[in-house]
Amino acid sequence: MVTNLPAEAKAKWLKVLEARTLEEKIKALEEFLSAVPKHKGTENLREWATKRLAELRDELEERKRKATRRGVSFLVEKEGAAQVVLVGLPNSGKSLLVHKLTGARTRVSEVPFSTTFPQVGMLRYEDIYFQLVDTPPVLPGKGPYNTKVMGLCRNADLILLVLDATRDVVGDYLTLRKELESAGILLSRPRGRVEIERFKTGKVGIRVTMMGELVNATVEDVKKLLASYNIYNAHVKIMGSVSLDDVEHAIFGNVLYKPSVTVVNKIDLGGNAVVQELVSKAGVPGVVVGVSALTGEGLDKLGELIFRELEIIRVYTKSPHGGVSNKPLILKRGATVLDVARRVHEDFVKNFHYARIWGPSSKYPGEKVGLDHVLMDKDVVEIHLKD
Ligand SMILES: Nc1nc2c(ncn2[C@@H]2O[C@H](COP(=O)(O)OP(=O)(O)OP(=O)(O)O)[C@@H](O)[C@H]2O)c(=O)[nH]1
Ligand SMILES: [Mg+2]
Repeated sequence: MVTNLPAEAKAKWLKVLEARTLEEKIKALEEFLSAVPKHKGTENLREWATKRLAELRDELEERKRKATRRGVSFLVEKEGAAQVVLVGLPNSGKSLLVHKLTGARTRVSEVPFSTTFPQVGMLRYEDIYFQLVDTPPVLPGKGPYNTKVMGLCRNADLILLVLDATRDVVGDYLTLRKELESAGILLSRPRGRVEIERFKTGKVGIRVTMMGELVNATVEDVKKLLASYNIYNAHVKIMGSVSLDDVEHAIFGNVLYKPSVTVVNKIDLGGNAVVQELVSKAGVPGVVVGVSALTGEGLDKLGELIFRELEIIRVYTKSPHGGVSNKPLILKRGATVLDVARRVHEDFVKNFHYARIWGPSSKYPGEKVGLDHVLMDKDVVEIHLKD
């Protein structure tokens, strides 16, 4: 655990948080790292910060490359309803999967490391598309592309882990999960969540909103911890069950949860038994599915599984006199009419009168509801404004 950093290191972390440009951030992170003492207790933090530094340096390089239009880019702009990044060891079949699922012309070969830069394709699911990103392979520890692929994962909406059924599926899964974890990317949903919003101006003090519970700690402890990082003005939200360690993680912003789907590929060679083995032995958090990119077996299920794990809904807007839009808004499960109004236009929130709903969340077609009405997948929303 990272607690008990010297005051100097804590003060330097604030500089990282306050850095405005990428260059400033890199410099501040370098200075922070050199102020962190080397011992067992700081090992994870140092590993994480070192990786983060490598990613930021990569990003800087990437921006320069983009500006001069030289070389290939690892920045993949999002398109479609969600970005899904494939991650796997060499030869697991990532490129063939992306090709089969989207038609994109990826490089497929029995030679490992045939993919050297990200390639995208669009996977259709009903009336929406997911952007699939084929990536170079990851190796345990120090693969040549690990940092770049972790950078892609950090940005992804969902991670698709690709395993090879002919190999040690459980071992490979744990390898991938370890790589992700050491880059601060968690696949298991944490028991709680902490959000810290810092205020640079004004004296609001530390405001703690409890939407969950603190485990073995008090609000005073949270305030003391923040103060030790020279954070005196902030709004802290505690959701679910949260420990003081979680609060510290939130100060660092170093844990990021990502939903995932795990694919055991090449089941034409391996058989379905390995899927069961993975579920029972590795404690995989998301869904596991056996597929064959070669024969196409199981591929038709992927769109729906991705949709489900993303926990998103599609909502169609309708104007009071017009038809229903055929392009849905993509919202998080639990979204309300307020979220729709916000997406359409700020004025829609200000001048909101009522909404009518058709679809799964309505008691009857055209039900009249307010801003706090919780929507469901495939709802149609018609917003009426005050005159
Ligand atoms: N039998 C069988 N072979 C497959 C399957 N999927 C991929 N392959 C083969 O496995 C080899 C590697 O496939 P790729 O798609 O290039 O693998 P990759 O994960 O992109 O590899 P890297 O780019 O090196 O990371 C190729 O020879 C594919 O034809 C499958 O489902 N069944
Ligand atoms: Mg490939």
